[in-house]
Amino acid sequence: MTAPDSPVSSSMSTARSAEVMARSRARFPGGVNSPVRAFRGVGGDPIVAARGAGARVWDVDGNAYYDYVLSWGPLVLGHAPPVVLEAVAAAMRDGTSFGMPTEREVQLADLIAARMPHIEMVRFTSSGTEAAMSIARLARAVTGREHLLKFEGCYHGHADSFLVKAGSGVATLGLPDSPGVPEALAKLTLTCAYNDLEAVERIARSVPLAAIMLEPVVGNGGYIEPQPGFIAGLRRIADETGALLVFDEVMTGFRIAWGGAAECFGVTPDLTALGKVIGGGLPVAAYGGARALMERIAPTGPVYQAGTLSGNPLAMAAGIATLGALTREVHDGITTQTAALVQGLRDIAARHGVPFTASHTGSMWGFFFHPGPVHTFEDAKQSEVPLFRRFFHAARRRGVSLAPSAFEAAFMSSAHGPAEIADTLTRLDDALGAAVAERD
Ligand code: HOZ
Repeated sequence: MTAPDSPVSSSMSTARSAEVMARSRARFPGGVNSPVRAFRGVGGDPIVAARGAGARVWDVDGNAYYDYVLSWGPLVLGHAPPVVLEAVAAAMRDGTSFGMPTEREVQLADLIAARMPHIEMVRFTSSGTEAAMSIARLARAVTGREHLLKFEGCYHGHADSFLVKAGSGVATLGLPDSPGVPEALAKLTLTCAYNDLEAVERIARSVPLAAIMLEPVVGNGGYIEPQPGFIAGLRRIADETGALLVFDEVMTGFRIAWGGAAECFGVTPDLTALGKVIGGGLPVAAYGGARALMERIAPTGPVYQAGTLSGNPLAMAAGIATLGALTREVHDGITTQTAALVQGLRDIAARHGVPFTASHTGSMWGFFFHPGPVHTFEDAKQSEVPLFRRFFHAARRRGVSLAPSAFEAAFMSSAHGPAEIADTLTRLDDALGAAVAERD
């Protein structure tokens, strides 16, 4: 077994992974159940996961990796944290699903509202796509307007209204806007560059917008931070033009700050989409906001949205345990570790003389092989993607799992302590050396 604490290896066995992927390709498009897992952005076969514990994930060949993908964000406490496992096991003994209200739903909603007080009412869904899709419907119903404004490289799930200049797998695969989305609907989704407040102002003053929707820190076009004043500017423009301001916090929620983007940037959205961390690794997402808006949802209002497994008790238990364990102190500890990793990466890149920019907000982080600054998805696309691919594979061979795309953010967990960070940096130093040597 190649464990992170064993010597660096460049010849790991992947025979069993290859065999599972061969079977998967016969059953699933591209061998996967979500495109971002297919490694199309970097080439080669995906890591086929067998198990995880703390900061590490093991593949079916027994190779271990320090994991900075963390199931694409949810695992803020690391893999298989006992507090979550025990909560889920206890909930499971009482039954796996009821299709009836349960107390756990209220408990999780209370935990969310305690951290994000603008979320007075919540509706749980099973995926971020459902949450974003429902927000679009609600915003259109509330404002009586049809157009949405989103930002190039931002990803709000795969509902028809949002597959326009979308980030994540769409950007990684370089796909044009998806076939199958009716043109009539796609036309209602306007886009402009992230951080371009002038463009937002121009659009919002010429087209009545139902909503301006954004990732408060972009994670799906690579990691891109909002420029000072950008989010406050969006709030002002939304207020002046009658649009709702929507934060898609599926990625950022309970990662960029204990209280999310509102706490981080001092700007309150009208509606918020949540996911990932609130489910602690089980399928949960949510949308919420002020009571007056949320009561427009059925059954108190006419805007219909529903789900058999929404508020599933096992998923609620995982979310309650995760948010319960994610105290301010724990959050701040993860942030400190993230800062150490990011600074270590900057130092490594400087030593190797490669163009590099890296940053983090809380426990969400990312880097580009680009001298920076990266303010837009267009900037991100100018990064040295071939070097990223080499670095990704060199890191993988050395037991570090990074997102398999130059256009995805990375994450950190409370299980990544100083020893894991230091060991990761040693491995990444070696990996970057190898990637640069291959490049030259
Ligand atoms: N939103 C995540 C990537 N940016 C992962 C979800 C997916 O599988 O697409």
